[in-house]
Amino acid sequence: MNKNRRATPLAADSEIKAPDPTNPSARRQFLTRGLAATAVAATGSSIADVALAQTPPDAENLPPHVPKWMREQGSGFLNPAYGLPSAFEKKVVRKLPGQAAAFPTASRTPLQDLFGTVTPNGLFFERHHGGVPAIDPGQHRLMVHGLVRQPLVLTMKDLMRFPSVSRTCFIECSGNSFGEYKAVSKGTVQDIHGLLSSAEWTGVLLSTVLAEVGVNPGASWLLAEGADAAAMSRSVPMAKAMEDAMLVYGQNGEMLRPEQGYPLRLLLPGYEGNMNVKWLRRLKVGDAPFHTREETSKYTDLMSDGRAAQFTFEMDVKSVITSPSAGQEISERGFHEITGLAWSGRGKIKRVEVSADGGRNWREAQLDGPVLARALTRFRSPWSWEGGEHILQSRALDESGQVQPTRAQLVAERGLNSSYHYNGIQSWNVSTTGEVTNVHA
Ligand SMILES: Nc1nc2c(c(=O)[nH]1)N[C@H]1C(S)=C(S)[C@@H](COP(=O)(O)O)O[C@H]1N2
Ligand SMILES: [Mo]
Repeated sequence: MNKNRRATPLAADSEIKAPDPTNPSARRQFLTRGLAATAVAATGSSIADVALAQTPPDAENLPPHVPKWMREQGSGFLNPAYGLPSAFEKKVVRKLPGQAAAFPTASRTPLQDLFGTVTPNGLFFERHHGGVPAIDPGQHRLMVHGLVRQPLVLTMKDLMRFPSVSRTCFIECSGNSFGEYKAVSKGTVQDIHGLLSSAEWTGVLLSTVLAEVGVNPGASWLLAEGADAAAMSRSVPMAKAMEDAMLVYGQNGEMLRPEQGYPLRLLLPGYEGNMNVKWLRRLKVGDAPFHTREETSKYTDLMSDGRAAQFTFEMDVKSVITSPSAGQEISERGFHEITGLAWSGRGKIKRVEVSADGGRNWREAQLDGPVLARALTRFRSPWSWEGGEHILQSRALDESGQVQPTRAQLVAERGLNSSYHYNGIQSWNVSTTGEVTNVHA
């Protein structure tokens, strides 16, 4: 399968009607509808207000009055041992699949409710094949063996004595968005694309540990095995192990969450989620791939001619608009920021373009820096909605030259047998009433 899709020429700036943010008089226009915006807070229906509006405001708390929370002493320390989000943010949660399975296997990140590129640890998506093991780090061991000079059994203490590194990168399940191959998925951006999260990971480079055990000449693959009931096992090419693979114990500044592999996880930046083995207990060095269950019966890509591509490691370039997105409603005419996330397993995002007319015209979006390789990149584009029907799309280009394909291009190339590695352009339809829904354009 050709993973380097032909680069379609990227159009120059286009026709999306938007205030020019460099023009100071235009900038003031964001707020000229300020009074209307205040009214919206009362009905709670605009995009920004969806999460915020809880109860109709009490006039006594609005200007020019002094609100009641200023007229009394605040509470003591709310959660001094470990802080929690505001009680008004209860709707921002991970979500299990609609049909609750007897044993649910995945929860999804609320991409529509998050800012910037950080996924708070409690909202990181989860995918477990055998449940979450309860591992006492004092009893956890990592065995490194096979084609090595000195096999070792390492404790967590041993691992934490090695020189450490921190690196920000995303993890995406290769089954993310898979429903889009075959049908128009219902639900929100969380339901459709929420098997995607990001963290700053801390640990030791795998190359450091491999140098310690001494890899024999001819060694070209590693087997990584998890300590869960699924004994999740995958083969990893030695080149990736030496390039940037990490054994991580830290996630956004604290120890890994149990769901993310506490106390030790293999991190393969940019590779499909499944290969990032959680609860890592064993690394075996070999001279050929191990052909485990997860890389033969699962996580292969069945093509239209009936053959299956094996070892599809890197996640392809992809982007999605998180606001406005399905399930949201635009209630106010005028300025709205179109914003979303772009990422690629092959390196940095180079460019993101946004269309408000189903892909006829494209306009370059602004990227929030620093743009990091194999990490989420936030894009933004100013837009003005005047009550018309629109199809909003984003498409990303990465530094390897790969361009995000349309769904039609992706299906033409791969057929409909595949369910992994879906990276087609997402289309959100905005109706004349401001309702946003998923469509295939
Ligand atoms: N040991 C083990 N590692 C595992 C899994 C598992 O079930 N067991 N699931 C894999 C899959 S399919 C994905 S997508 C990612 C999910 O990582 P997360 O749960 O931290 O989001 O972990 C991978 N690593
Ligand atoms: Mo996955």
